[in-house]
Amino acid sequence: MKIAFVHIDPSYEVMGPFHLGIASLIAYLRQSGYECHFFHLLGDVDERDYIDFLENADPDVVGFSVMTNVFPHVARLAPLTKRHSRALTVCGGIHPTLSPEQTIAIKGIDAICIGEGEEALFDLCQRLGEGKDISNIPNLWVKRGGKVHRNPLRPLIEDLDCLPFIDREVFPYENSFDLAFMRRGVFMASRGCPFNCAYCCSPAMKRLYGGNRYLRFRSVENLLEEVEMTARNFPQMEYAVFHDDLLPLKKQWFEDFTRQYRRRINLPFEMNCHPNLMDEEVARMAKEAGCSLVRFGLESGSEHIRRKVLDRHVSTSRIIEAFALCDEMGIETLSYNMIGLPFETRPQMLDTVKLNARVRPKVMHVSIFYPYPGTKSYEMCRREGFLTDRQIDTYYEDTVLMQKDASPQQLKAIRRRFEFFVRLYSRCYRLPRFLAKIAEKLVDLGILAATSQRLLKALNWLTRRRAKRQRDDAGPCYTIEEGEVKVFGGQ
Ligand code: B12
Repeated sequence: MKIAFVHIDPSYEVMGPFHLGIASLIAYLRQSGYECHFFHLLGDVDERDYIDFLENADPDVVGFSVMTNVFPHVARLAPLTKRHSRALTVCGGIHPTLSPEQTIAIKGIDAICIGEGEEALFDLCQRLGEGKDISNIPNLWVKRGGKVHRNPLRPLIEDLDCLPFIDREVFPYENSFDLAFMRRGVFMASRGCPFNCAYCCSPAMKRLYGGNRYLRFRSVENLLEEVEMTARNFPQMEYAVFHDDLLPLKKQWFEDFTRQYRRRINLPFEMNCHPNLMDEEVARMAKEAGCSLVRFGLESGSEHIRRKVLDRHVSTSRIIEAFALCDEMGIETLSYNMIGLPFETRPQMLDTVKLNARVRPKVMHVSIFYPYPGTKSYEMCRREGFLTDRQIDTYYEDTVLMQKDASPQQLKAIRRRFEFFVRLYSRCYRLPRFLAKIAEKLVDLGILAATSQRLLKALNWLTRRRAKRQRDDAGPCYTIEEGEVKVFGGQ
């Protein structure tokens, strides 16, 4: 029985990030002797390469791991997979889990996995190998005989220590963006998050499992054994990144982890943290253990937007304190920020810019809000009529919403100049308080004027006119389109 996993990463050209979910599935299947293959479709998703991979691997099962941003690509590749292989195709990951009907409806997809895939995929491979009925496997929805068999969810994997360490061979970790380019080890100690932020998928996952204990942590021993083994196997690993939503969530666990990590690993590490969780003790333990960077979800500088739109109940003073604590400890920080949020006005976007100017993170991660299916924010956008059918590969450059408070052009203009605007306000805040206030107001007016719809429209018109004049001045040019010579430009 051969299983081929396919991961699509349109936003990466040469090497893509390591996928912990797929690596966990591969490890789980390989420990039972199943042969696994992996194909990373990067950049423009060249179908020819993919067909060659299918024909060489000749798999029994093809598994796609699907985030919403790559769903359109899977919808294109699924029928192609059926044309060029005899494999059963199955989709898993966050998108099929939160949009199962849309995903099972894809032509060329035989089954989808909702939630955790280790046990479900193992059962599928076993049944296929024994020629048994596959239509009643918990967590799987299976198309059989013109019918969709929607099976119930199985319980979550209670003890994550029972899972084998994720596989770093079949998914070529050595050539991944994380190790080959960033020289970092990626790990996860837990699954789940107790917070209920409206834009995140986590609350929807918790709702899916009802009262089941969704948040689970591995034991410190189990985690550090994996980190030690990875550092041994990949000596080029210079630091570790824990992708957990919130590594310091459980203080006792974190105390145990930090104490042992320093002694046994002694490499810098990075982690995510919620500002409400950062206090002197956590900052000190992290620093002493070698934490070099903490990533905070700042998200919006407007307290109203955070509380009323994002269900993110953290005060501005608490955010400032969390960053300051890291500064005092000499730990660098990264802020996650979003603009183009539902009902967000440009002055509120400037609140996000200003808060970054106050907390001075080393890195600012700025994305344009994307309404992920299954989230409360998605429902809000659907209800308010903000949704459009636009599709984008990455939420760094464009929006899929149409709102009256800020147009896509204005959003892109603010996104493009976000870091520059932060520097402008940082300069203001270095002035004596009285002058700083005046300077801040002047910068507010300047930015709001520079990103006004009228001015952006005028700038757009000028840019288009200049481009046309350059084309005309360049004289006639020729292209060969569908075998025909086309002439354009020139007088
Ligand atoms: C680590 C992580 C990353 C890492 C690594 C990417 C990766 N996927 O591993 C990095 C930093 C690169 C990343 C980037 C992005 N991320 Co991210 N990321 C996460 C995070 C924090 C953990 C995911 C994880 O590893 N979970 C643990 C593993 C074990 O679980 P899993 O991946 O879900 O896999 C299990 C099941 O889903 C299932 N399964 C998964 N695939 C398959 C396939 C088959 C065939 C089967 C049967 C089962 C199956 O079985 C697995 C094992 O149980 C999640 C938040 C979260 N807590 O889940 C966000 C999350 C997945 N990311 C998200 C997003 C949006 C992104 C970006 C698109 C952001 C951007 N625009 O750039 C990029 C996309 C880059 C890309 N590669 O496509 C969203 C996805 C929302 C959505 N509906 O698509 C999430 C859910 C965050 C959120 N809060 O909403 N991310």
